Amino acid sequence: MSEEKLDSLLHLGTIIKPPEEFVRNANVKNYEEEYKKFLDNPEEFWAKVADELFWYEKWDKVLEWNLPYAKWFVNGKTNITVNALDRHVKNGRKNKVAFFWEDEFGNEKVVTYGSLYTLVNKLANALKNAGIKKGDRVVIYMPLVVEQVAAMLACARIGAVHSVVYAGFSVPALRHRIEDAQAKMVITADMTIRRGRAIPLKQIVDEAVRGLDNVEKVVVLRRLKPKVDLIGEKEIDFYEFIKDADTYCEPEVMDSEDPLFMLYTSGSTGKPKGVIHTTGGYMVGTYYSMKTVFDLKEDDIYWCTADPGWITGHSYIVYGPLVAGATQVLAEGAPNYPDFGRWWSLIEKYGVTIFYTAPTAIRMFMRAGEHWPEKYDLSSLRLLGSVGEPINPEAWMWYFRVIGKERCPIVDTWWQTETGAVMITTIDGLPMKPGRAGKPVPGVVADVVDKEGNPVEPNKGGFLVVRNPWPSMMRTIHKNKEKYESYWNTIPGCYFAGDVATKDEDGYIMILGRADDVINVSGHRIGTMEVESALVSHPSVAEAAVIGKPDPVKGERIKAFVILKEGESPSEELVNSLKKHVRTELGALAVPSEIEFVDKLPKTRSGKIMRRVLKAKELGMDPGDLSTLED
Ligand code: 6R9
Repeated sequence: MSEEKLDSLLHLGTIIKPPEEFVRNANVKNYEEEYKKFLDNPEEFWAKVADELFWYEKWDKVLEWNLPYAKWFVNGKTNITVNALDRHVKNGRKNKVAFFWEDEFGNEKVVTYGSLYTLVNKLANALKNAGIKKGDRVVIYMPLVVEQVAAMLACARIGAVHSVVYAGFSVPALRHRIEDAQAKMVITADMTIRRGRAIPLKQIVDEAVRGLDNVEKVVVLRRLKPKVDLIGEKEIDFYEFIKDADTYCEPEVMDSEDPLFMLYTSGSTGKPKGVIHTTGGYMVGTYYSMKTVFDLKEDDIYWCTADPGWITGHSYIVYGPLVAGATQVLAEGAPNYPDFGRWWSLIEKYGVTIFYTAPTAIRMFMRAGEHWPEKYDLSSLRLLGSVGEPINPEAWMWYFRVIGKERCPIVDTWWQTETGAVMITTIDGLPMKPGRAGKPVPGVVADVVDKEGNPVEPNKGGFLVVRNPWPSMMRTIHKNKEKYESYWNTIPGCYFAGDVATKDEDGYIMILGRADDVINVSGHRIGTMEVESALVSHPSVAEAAVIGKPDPVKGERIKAFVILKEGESPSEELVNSLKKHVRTELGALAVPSEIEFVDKLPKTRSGKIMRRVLKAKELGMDPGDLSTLED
């Protein structure tokens, strides 16, 4: 057994008590008590949370549940931006900092709730003036700048449904999302910054919208000097666009169940699916977790290192923290540029108290060495978070010791694009077990079960499910009801998350990975079929199969098996050409790190590629039942 593996097993038995001082001051001090409050009366529990927020009209009923369709805060009327902005501006937080933003060059911007409010209102009016109405879709393809957050909020202000596309996606991936959503507008920027370089974005948009009649306007945030050219009638400069707009935009009165946004995520099919979230429940769910899971208080400086292009950014940069009135750090660029001290220097500089990041980043810093964080004063930190993939016990211990100085609890938060908010973690005084995410947060009934939905024995592997509806759950999949329903009918009566997990005697859940054909590379979901279809669209490729292989930093990396067309022969050049092709089709995240040319792929008699056989062979494991293998 490798030393690393041994270390991992040893740490799995570790139990760490949360620091007493933390528990004494926590917003919720006792998990069991809070959870019991929920179990005793779920509707009352959620109504109390919702009551802390502003509603034009209160709901008639907390929940209407017709499995698998839920309505939360039925007939309640609100607008999430009134809770994220107006409420604070009117209640003494006008000059409170919403964002400390900076890029890799040290350019800084301090944005108060008051100035964010004005920016959002102006942009909302500009959208209206351009003919965007409630229910229209707007695609946002922007770097990590305050204008990106403002664009999301401006849509929400007028009831337009935003679909944010991470600025690392390439032309066809962006085009698919614009077309599938029939977006009327795209908001973008000239470039994003990564490792000291400007990476162009607008060219990608220009190509992606070519010939798409649904797109009426492209709004471009121009950061470079001299300014990039705008082409044609459709394109307009961001600040030109909002220049003459009024500074107040009456918020659209939104029904609790009106859609707030859609966000595409990868599954086991060739095309990503548009997950739809609605207004009231999502608002209440993300707000509640901000206060409990992240223990947010008035004076905290909170930093979530995600990008709004992912669900983590939607829920824990934009909606949750702003509704809760947080002060945040927002940093554009790479975590290790100009050096491995960047993040730690920002924690020192801004006095960050709550820090939320991904295991892949922690492992990268672990490799770079403790001397990097040691150069900086990290004593402001009081709580650490992790998300996106399982955090291995060694990385957990390193994070706890080197970054948190054994003073800060770690919340390893399990959740998904589909769940909208954190579902499983270790909160409110619960002892921590490195490597195990923990217990369902109050409001969630989670379990590990077999195919029929029966709980498996402690420490046995099974499927992770949720047994009840919760406010921030997705409401449907865009234009794909069947897909939505499949989440709730794969295992009878339960929400099937697509993950495999175990649960120990104390009810702590450990997530082992995906049960489906989704690869988790650096915390990002990538569908095997998406990569395979990108590969087979290359002129030299006849067939392709893709698997995930364990990677010490990224969690998993992509390996592709490729059958070439007649007359083509393997070469280094061809490998590079295939990688480039995938980058162009999908984006850098999806590029395989390994490509192997083969003559044959294992298939079922019905012609489906058996990826698990490839994977088992690759990892030297038992391939399991081979009775359906063709030959
Ligand atoms: C929030 C987010 C969801 C998938 C999920 C699971 C994996 C997320 C995790 C975790 C173990 C954690 N995942 N958090 N696995 N421990 N704390 O990441 O959403 O991009 O939709 O990914 O990520 O496999 O099913 P999303």
